[in-house]
Amino acid sequence: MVKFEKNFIFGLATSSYQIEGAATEDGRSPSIWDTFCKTPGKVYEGHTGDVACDHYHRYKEDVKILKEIGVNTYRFSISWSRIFPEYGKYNPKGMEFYKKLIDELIRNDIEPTVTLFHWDLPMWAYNMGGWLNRDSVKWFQEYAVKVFEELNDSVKFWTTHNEPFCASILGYNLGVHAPGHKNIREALIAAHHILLSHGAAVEAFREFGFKDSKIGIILNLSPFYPVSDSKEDIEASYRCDGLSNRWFLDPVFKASYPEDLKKIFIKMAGEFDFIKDGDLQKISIKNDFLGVNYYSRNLVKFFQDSKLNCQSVKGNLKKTAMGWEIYPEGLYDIIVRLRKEYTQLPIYITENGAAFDDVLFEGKQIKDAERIDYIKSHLMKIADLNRQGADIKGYYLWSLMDNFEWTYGYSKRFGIVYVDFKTQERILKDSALWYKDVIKNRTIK
Ligand code: IFM
Repeated sequence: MVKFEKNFIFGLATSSYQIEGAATEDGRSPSIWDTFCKTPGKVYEGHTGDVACDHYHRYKEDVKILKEIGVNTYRFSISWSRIFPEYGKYNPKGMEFYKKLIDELIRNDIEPTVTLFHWDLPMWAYNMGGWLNRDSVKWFQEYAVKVFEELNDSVKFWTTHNEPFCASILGYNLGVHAPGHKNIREALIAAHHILLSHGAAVEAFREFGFKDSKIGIILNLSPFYPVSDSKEDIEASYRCDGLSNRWFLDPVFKASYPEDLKKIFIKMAGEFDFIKDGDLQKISIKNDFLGVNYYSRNLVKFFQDSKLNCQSVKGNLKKTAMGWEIYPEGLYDIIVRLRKEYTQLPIYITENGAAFDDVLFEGKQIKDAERIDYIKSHLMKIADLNRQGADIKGYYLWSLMDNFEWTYGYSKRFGIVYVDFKTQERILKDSALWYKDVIKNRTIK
C-alpha cells in the first residue's frame, strides 16, 4: 500500500483547443490549429477542434464530473484568440467563459490551474510573423497581463507555456504540428521567443503583485537511453537529449543554451543573432515551481544520415496506443536528474497518462485496466521519489476526457472519461472510478 501526504494535490488536465469547440462563437477568431486542421493531409481524417468535446457549452456538466472524481485541482488553458480575436482588441465575451468556468470550479472546491499557452497561437499573430517575430514576446506579455488583470486572485496556480518543445520543434522544424514549417533555424528562433515570452510573462506577474499566487513553466521531459554501450550510441543519445530536454532546461535554469548543440546548430542554421543581450537573464527569471509532463522514454542509436546523427529505435516494452513504451522508471530518472543538475524548486507532474483503444462494454462501461496499470505505476514512482525527498507536490492526470489529440484527431483516447463524439455523452471509465478511490483515500492499494 502506498500513501500520499495530505497536501499532495491530485488533478486532471485538458487544453482549450482540444476540448472547447465553439470555434467561431462569441467573437473567437481562428488559431494556427484551426488553419492546420483544415489543410488537407495534416490531421487524421480531416478532424478539427470545431466542436471537440463541446466543453464551451457543457463546462458545468464537466465540472460536475471533476467534482465526482474528487480532484483537488483542474488544469486548463486559455484560448488566446478567444480573448484577443485581433491584435490589441480585447473581447470580454470570450473572457466571460473562463470567468464562469473558474467560478464553477471554485464553487465546487476545485482549484483552477491556468495555462496561458497550449499551442493555439492566434492566426493574427501568425500573420504578423508568429513566434519568428521578436514582437511576439511583447504580444504574449500584453495578453498575459490582461489575463492576470481579469482573473486576478481567483487563480492561484499559473503556468505560462505548455511544452515549448512541441510548439517550436514539432511546429517549425518537423512540420507535424501547426504551423507545419520545416526549418531548423525557424524552430530555434521560435523556441527562443517562446522562452523569452515566458520570462516576460513571469516578469509581468511579479510586477502585478499577486499575494499568494504561483507561476511556472511546463516542460515535456523524456529521458534518452542509448541502445548499446558503444561510444557512438552514448554520444548520439546525449545529442538527442540536448534538443528535447537540455535546449529548454538549460536556458530556464542555467541562463545558457547547451554549447555542444550550439556548435552543431550554427553549422546548420546560421549564427544565433536572434539572441540579444539580457535575453537569457530574462528567460531564467525565478519561477515558483516547475511543471513536468512525462509519458515515455526514448531509445536511440547513432545514425549517420540524420541531422543530429541520432535515430530512434523501437523498444520492446509494452506500448500504449500511441506506440509509446510504458516506462515509469523514466519518470524516476528525469526527476532525479532535475534535482541533481537543475533545480530545487517544487515540481508538479502537470501531465501523465495514456491512450488505449477503449471498448465500450454493453454501451455503458469502459474496462480500461491497462490505463489503470499505467497511472498506478507512475503514481507509485512519484510516491517512491517523494519518500526519497524529491518534493513532487502534485499530479495532473492527462486527461479528464477523450479529446482532440492533435494530428491524430479523435482517434486516440487519453481520457479517464469516455466521450461519445456523436452525442457528447460522457461515461466514467473504470480508470476514473479507480482515480476517485485513490484521491478519496490518498492511497494506492
Ligand atoms: O494531448 C497532449 C497534450 O496536449 C500535450 N501533452 C501530450 C498530450 C498527449 O499527447
